[in-house]
Amino acid sequence: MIRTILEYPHPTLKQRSTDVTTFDETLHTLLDDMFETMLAHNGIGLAAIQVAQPVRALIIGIPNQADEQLKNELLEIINPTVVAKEGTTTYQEGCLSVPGFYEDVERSDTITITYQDRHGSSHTLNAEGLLCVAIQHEMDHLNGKLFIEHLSYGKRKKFEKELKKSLREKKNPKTD
Ligand code: QAP
Ligand code: CO
Repeated sequence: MIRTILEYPHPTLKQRSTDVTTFDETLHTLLDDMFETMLAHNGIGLAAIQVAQPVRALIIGIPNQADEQLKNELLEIINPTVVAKEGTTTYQEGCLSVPGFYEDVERSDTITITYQDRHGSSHTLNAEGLLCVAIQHEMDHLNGKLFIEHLSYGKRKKFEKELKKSLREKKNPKTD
């Protein structure tokens, strides 16, 4: 089932998510629905809190060389912890909860995380490039943080201005 994605400034997006403790059918349905929802909105990453579930679960589906996002290539990351990070990199980010806005954000260049899969088994992952950026972006969601909170004062002002404009256009689709 496709679920509703919460959009900024929905207050739930600011909530800190809690650890997953039961790796049951409810979790599996949530992860399956998150995948369907992410694809329906042309996303490459989604955290559970974005579909109003405040649990530490996220998915990342970077398109493969054939430009497909296959379920069996999807990364399902539960209860992640960063155990190492190095360097800095800048990437133009977007977010399904902040539709239509993209801006450069500085992140770590490489990270190592430990996490659990949907069955509760533990894994270690070294990430670089787009995957590394995506993991950091989605892990921020687990702590109630959006990418726009990383912006400089000037770029944040630009965001607020564009947000007001898009809200105006929604209210008044004809004349603006
Ligand atoms: C997070 O973001 C991310 O504004 C995932 O209109 C960000 O999937 C991972 C999207 C940067 C890696 C690098 C955004 C779709 C999708 C929009 C997304 C939109 C439609 C964002
Ligand atoms: Co996001």
